[in-house]
Amino acid sequence: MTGSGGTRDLEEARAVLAAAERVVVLTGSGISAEAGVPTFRGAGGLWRSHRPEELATPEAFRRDPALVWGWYRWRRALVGACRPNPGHVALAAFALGPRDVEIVTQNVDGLHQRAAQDAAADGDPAAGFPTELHGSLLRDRCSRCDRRTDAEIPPPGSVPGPDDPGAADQAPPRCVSCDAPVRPDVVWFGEALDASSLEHAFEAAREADACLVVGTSALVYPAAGVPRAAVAAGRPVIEVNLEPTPLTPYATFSLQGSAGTILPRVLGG
Ligand code: BV8
Ligand code: ZN
Repeated sequence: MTGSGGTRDLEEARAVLAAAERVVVLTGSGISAEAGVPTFRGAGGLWRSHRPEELATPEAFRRDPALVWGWYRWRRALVGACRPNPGHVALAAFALGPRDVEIVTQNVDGLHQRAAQDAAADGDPAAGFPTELHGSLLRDRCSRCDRRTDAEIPPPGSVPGPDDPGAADQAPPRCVSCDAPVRPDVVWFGEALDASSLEHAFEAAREADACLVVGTSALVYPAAGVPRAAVAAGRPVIEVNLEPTPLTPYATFSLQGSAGTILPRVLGG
């Protein structure tokens, strides 16, 4: 039975989370929307004018490395100009609190880490750092030898988007060790996720007392399978989203609204 998302449901969901010792949290691009990072499938989404398979696949990178590299540079400049929003802040404070909170994210924008570092101030932010199932926009990886380096984050607005007229595609740099093209350290469609990260996420979902799912269309697998593991284990699932998703029928509470508004209230911030 899913709650309608009204105040009573929010209060009940808040009580479930307050009583939980172990909480697993799955986030998607919706949690970053209010920070200014476009979602993937929403209006004005990152992929609106480009089909995902056109850009976020190894085939696309092989076919047109400069177009794909230009898209990621544009996204890096975009994310570099963004700050964690109240949703990230409330979740970081919750994760740095007394409970065992495992944040599992599909996002590659690094905003959970920044929120945890801000919240921890001089303390240890590690408890607020997420498992990044789809990698990170902030790292590069060699397409041949896997050598990883921090990515260069271009100044805001300095990189034309793939749709901008006359966007000059820029060929990716070459690896200093083996001279192969460098790629963003993210998981593309058709690529396997890191097995240990994935197992860690599923184990956290099976062991948690409650599962919180924020800002994901619940369409991309295997990440979308994480809350399903919590459902299968009979754990309460609390979904925060602007609209229903394929997960909604399985959620104990479906709180309809924006992450930046709901998370501070449901996490007792
Ligand atoms: C794999 C990194 C196998 C790159 C990403 C058919 C059926 C089932 C599965 C498949 C299938 N065909 C293919 C597959 C597999 C495929 C898949 O699931 N495809 C889907 C589209 C059907 N999966 C894969 O390919 C995965 N790999 O399966 O490998 C394998 C095994 C062994 C060996 C070899 C291979 C890899 C998937 C990872 C792809 N990489 N990103 C990059 O970022 O460039 S996925 C991409 O989608 C992002 O990571 C994103 O996070 C993710 C999910 O999207 P969402 O985060 O949910 O974002 P979206 O826009 O969709 O939704 C936003 C939501 O937020 C909405 O619901 C909206 O209402 C809400 N919202 C908006 N604003 C707010 C809000 N909510 C709250 N507050 C707000 N303010
Ligand atoms: Zn290399």
